[in-house]
Amino acid sequence: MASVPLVKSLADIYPQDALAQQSSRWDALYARFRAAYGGAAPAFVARSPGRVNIIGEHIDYSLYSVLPMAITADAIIAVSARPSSGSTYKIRIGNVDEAKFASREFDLDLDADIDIDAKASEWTNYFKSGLKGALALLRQKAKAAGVEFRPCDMDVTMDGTVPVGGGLSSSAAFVSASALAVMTANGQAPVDKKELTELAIVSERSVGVYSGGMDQAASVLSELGSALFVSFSPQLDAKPIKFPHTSPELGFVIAQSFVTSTKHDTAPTRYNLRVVECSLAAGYLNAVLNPPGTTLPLDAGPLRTSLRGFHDVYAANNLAGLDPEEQLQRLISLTEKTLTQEEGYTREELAEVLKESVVADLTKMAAEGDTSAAAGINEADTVANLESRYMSKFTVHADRFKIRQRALHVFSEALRVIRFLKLLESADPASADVNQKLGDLMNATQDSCRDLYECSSPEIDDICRIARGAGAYGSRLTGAGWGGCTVHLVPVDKMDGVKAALEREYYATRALTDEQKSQAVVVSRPARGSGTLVGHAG
Ligand code: NG1
Ligand code: MG
Repeated sequence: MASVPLVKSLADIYPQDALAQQSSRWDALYARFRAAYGGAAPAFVARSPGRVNIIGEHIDYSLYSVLPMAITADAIIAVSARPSSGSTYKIRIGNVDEAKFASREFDLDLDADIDIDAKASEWTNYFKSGLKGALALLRQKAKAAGVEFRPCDMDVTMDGTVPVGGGLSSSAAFVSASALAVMTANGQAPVDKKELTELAIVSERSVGVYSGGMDQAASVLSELGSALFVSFSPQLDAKPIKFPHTSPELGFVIAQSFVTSTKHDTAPTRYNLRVVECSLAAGYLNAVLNPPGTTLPLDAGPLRTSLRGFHDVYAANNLAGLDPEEQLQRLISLTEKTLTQEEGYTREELAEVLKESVVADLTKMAAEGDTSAAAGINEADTVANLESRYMSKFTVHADRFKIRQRALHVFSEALRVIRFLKLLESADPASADVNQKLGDLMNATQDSCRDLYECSSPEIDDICRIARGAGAYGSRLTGAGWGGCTVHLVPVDKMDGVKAALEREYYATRALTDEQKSQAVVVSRPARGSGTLVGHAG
């Protein structure tokens, strides 16, 4: 993968019809920067966009491929840097929306790790997590090269247009742009795209969410005019995918539900719990289906959490050699036969089946230097062992773990992504039913998210029903869910109709501000990934 591009003008980033508005927004960023930091213009601006996921929901952290695309809304961070002195380096950070996001100053110890209070809802945490990750990488590189590294002082002003908590990944846009800003400020430009993506993925976990890598990959690696097929296994890879010119021509509509689900507060019962449930499902399948004592890799590079992944189940199950569609179909039937409890599994029930593998895993983790794993082994207490193996990195709250439903969602969703991609790659523009087939897959995703993964919401279900009724081929939630945003595959001649129906039947029934009304529905075009811009005139 190449390096993050140096972008010369706003016209290289934004569509023509958005230029005037973007240009005044960038002027405002520059004006705010000058006002905050003594009048000089910033040295550069790091930019990274939000994303919409077309298909492949809640499977990135199980390392299955996904198909998102970058959107025009983005995070932009104006920066100037100077060498630091003494025993600290200083970061001053502000936001164009000062009323909502108060300015801060951090005086940080040169060698100390950056402290991020994941429990606090603090906007600068996202910058700090990019900073933490970027500095860790820079230190590691300096060490390998045998040179000294000293972080620089930075003055930073940021502006974001990706709605917060809205499913379009404002967080990944902010973290990726922050990491890019820190790398660039510390003399690392040009920044390698793959390095930046992996760094942003790992960084974002320091705000307390066990996230996969889809958002950061889409934000950094997307190319103008294309969606992005992202794979995580055996390593991070991405390929741009153009949509075929079918008849009628297709477009994507993004519609907000205005139900915000901030991951920060809900992670223990929603997002992180799902990550843990998937790992438990994989561990359970592995324990039952693979011969005892099968040794499996615990970790596959930076994208992998240290939890058990579904790919481990393949290893000794004669699945490894099959083609991916067949693998997934086999996994679906194995899951149906093996994980029979619809009502979910208690910790005791899981511990009983998993006890040997849990002790083996903890022993192996301890041998690899994980001190908390070593402390967690207690031969007599299988539930405590299970908890320290699967639930100690992030807090989760649950009495029962619905591992059957979660696994069935993951495998069927991974299968839908493969089928969607095949349709796109083989689509005969003259064949009228390609559009509906693509839409059917998106609709099946929505059903699976609602029924098996339980990450939809009544509002999202309503929006999907209304949009389909007005002519969308496919409608579903996008992003983590539980509110947030929806995405719709719509023939261009029905776009206005879909928009009008949503306004009439959904938005008119809610108390919304004028700003919300104006942002409720947007037609999304595949936008450009991260870039650094020098010399905007504003
Ligand atoms: P959102 O909530 O839209 O940022 C999250 C995860 C993704 C992915 C999706 C569900 C983060 C940063 N992102 O997206 O990795 O798992 O949910 O497909 O947590
Ligand atoms: Mg996010």
